[in-house]
Parts: sequence; structure tokens; C-alpha cells
Amino acid sequence: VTPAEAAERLLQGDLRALSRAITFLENEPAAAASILRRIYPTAGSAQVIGITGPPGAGKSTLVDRLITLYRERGLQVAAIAVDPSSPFSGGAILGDRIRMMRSADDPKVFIRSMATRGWLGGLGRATADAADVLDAYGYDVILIETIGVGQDEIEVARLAPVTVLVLTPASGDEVQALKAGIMEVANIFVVNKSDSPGADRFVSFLQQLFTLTDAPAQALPVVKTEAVRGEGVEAVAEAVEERFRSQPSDASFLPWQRRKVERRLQLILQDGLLRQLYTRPGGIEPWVERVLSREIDPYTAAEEVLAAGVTG
Ligand SMILES: Nc1nc2c(ncn2[C@@H]2O[C@H](COP(=O)(O)OP(=O)(O)OP(=O)(O)O)[C@@H](O)[C@H]2O)c(=O)[nH]1
Ligand SMILES: [Mg+2]
Repeated sequence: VTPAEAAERLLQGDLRALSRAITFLENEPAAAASILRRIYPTAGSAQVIGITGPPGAGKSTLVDRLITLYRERGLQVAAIAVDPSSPFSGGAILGDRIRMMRSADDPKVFIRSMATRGWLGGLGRATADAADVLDAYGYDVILIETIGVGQDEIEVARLAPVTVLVLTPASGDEVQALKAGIMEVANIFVVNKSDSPGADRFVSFLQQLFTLTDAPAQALPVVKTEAVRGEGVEAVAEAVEERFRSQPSDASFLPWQRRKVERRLQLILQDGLLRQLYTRPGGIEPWVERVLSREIDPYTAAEEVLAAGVTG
């Protein structure tokens, strides 16, 4: 099967073709291009939700609960677990962990893990592409679990239309560290493990935090959950609904959607340009030599490479 054929077949409802297509776009951008070309016009109706947060916060537990909730509403659900190559993963394969859950045998639930072969912006690109593919196939809700630590992971969360940040009362100290990256891309905050001490205090702390920062004019929702018992999960789904509902149905010109499309395009361009530069005849080796011998400085070298173009 070629990528284009996989794309064609998944649009006919072929589940194996869907899996193949995702594997293709995980591995090679060229395949991703031909798949997306085919399926992009069909995608666009699913709710794509990023679930992020520190290790062990309860993301998978929440994803599992959300899957159940959406299934009860008769929706078809897909969940992607991003397998982090980061040292924060604790060694366990997220996808395997999700797969062990209750919804594993439900044919209306699609679960898989994703990884990339370490190229620039690869994880963000591949998950966004996979979400479009799942959307085109017909899933109504697409959940993307990713650890909110590290640039690649934050990129995944940044590209999701709605991002839920799962924290715990114990993550007070982490917030400072998280703030730089993941806090900014979150649209909904969840304080999970509300059965542990300090939950209410942490909720107030977060609410306080938003009134202090100048960033979002509208207060971001903070939802308290106990994911293991399913407590507060409805409220999370409701906050997500609200985020989607607060936009007119034809959202093609809204700033936040625009920013995400812009970012996605940027990542593809970045990667494409770098690839072309590196695969241009002779590569950038001549410039490396000249910088090495101090004939020219690295900035001049970069300018010359760009001026020489990617082909010649
Ligand atoms: N007490 C309590 N434990 C919880 C709650 N939610 C999840 N847990 C537990 O916390 C542990 C981690 O939960 P996961 O759902 O695997 O967390 P995660 O964020 O997906 O973890 P990683 O994928 O490893 O980053 C598990 O033992 C859960 O049972 C909760 O509301 N209360
Ligand atoms: Mg997990």
C-alpha cells in the first residue's frame, strides 16, 4: 500500500488503512504530505483535545474517563498517547498503559501511541497530522495525551485546538517550572487527585495566578477532579465544550485557530527548508569548512547559504 492508497482507503472506512496511514506520517514527511493532501478537506469536524501535564498527574486516567463519557454520549473516540523520548517518561510506554484500560475492546474507540524518529518539530507535526487523519476517518473526539515537559511535547500541546493541563495539589512546586512553557498553551486547568490534601488551596492558587498574570483577559477554567473515581470528569468535558462553543461554528478566521494553523505551517516550512538545505548538492559542507578556518563567520555563512538557495 502506498500512502496515497492508504489515505483513499481510510476515507472508505478501512481501519487497517487508517493505522497504516498514521504509521506512514509518523515516519516520513513526504508520505504525510500525500496523505494530508487527500484527507485534509474531509477533516475539520472533530473535537481535538490535548491532555497534558507532569508525569503521573493522572492524564491517562482522565483520558480513560473521558473516553467512557464520550462513548456514553454515542460519540466515536480516538486517543493518541505520545510516547516521549524524554527522560521524564519513567520508561513506561504510554500507549500500552492506555491500551490496558476499559475501552480497549470497544470497536468505536481507537487507541494508539505515537513516536517520531527525532526530526525537528516532528512530534508536533505528526500528532497534528494524525488528528486530521482520525478526524477525516470519522472520529468525533480525538484525545492526545502528552507529558507537558520538553519542547517537543509542548509543541504537541500548542497545536491541539484545546489543551487541558492536568496538575495535582502536589504540583505546586512544578508550576513555577512548568510556567515557562506549558502554562501558556493551556486553555483549561484540571486539579486532579482532589482526594489528596491541599486541592482547594491549589485551585484558589491557580485562579489567583490568572488574575495576576496579564496574559489571558478571560479567566481560564479551573476544574477539580478525582479521575480514578470519575469525579469532575463531566465538568472537564463541559469546559471543553464551552471552549469550542465560545467560537462561532465557522471559525476559520478566529485568532486562536489562525495561530495554530500558522504554527503548523511554520513547523512544516522549518523542517522542509532544513531538509532541503542539507540535501542540496554539496550540502553545507563548504561553508562549514570556511567557518572552521575562520575565513568567514557563521552568520555570514548562513546568509550565503540562504542566498545560494536550496537548489543550487
Ligand atoms: N489518589 C488519586 N490517584 C489518582 C487519581 N487519578 C489518577 N491517580 C493515580 O495516579 C497514578 C498515575 O496516573 P496516570 O493516569 O497513569 O497518570 P499519567 O499522568 O498518565 O502518568 P504518565 O503518563 O506516566 O505521565 C495512577 O496510579 C493513578 O491511579 C486521583 O484522582 N486520585
Ligand atoms: Mg499516562
